[in-house]
Amino acid sequence: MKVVAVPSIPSKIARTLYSGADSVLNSLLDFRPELWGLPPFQDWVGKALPIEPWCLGGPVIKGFGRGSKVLGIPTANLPTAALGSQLSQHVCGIYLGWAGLSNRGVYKIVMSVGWNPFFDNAAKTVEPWLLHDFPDDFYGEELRLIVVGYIRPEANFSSLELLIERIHEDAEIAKAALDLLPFSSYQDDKFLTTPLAKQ
Ligand code: ADP
Ligand code: RBF
Ligand code: MG
Repeated sequence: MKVVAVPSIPSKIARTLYSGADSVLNSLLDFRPELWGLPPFQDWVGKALPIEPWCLGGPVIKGFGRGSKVLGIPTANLPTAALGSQLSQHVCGIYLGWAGLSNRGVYKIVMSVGWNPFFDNAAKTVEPWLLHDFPDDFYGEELRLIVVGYIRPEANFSSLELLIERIHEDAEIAKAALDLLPFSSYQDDKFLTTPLAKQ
């Protein structure tokens, strides 16, 4: 019998505890039956897996000051304290979805959720990259996100260049998948554009 472990405890500890398993996964989202001689799941759309949509929002705040400067990839950070248990309920990984910015419009996003192993952050954050060129920044503006699909687990990389290359691949996957159903339908969701008071 083959054993795939999906521990509910932090992966650093789990790796040693489950060394007897044939594979240790971060979540069941990463299970690929075809690697074990089983028929593949049929629910992937493009290179992304539809998930129960996750709505979150808040004012854009300062992040680690790294996105644009170190990676050339800006990520609009949200205050995580206000998200409460939402954040702990979601599996770390790379996701795709839609963003609404008050007074600007609706945009495709690719987003990292987690501890960013490459930088070994002390906090779990959400880091959406809006796939659009903005002429200026938008700190303080209300940002709404609907996260609709999963792409891959968070990973570590042996160099910054490899991390950047992978994030650009994620962006291409997100751009293509978000044109397909069911992902495309969420761009019209009222949550993205409804002012706070009217919700
Ligand atoms: P920080 O560490 O403060 O989050 P970043 O270098 O990650 O700084 O840049 C993010 C900021 O850049 C956002 O808060 C936003 O104001 C601005 N910005 C400009 N273009 C984009 C974009 N395409 N996606 C996300 N943020 C963007
Ligand atoms: N950081 C990691 O350490 N590992 C990753 O696999 C990873 N993937 C990312 C994917 C996307 C689409 C984005 C936008 C960011 C990703 N990052 C990852 C996070 C990146 O390290 C983060 O945006 C910077 O640390 C800026 O705060
Ligand atoms: Mg950022």
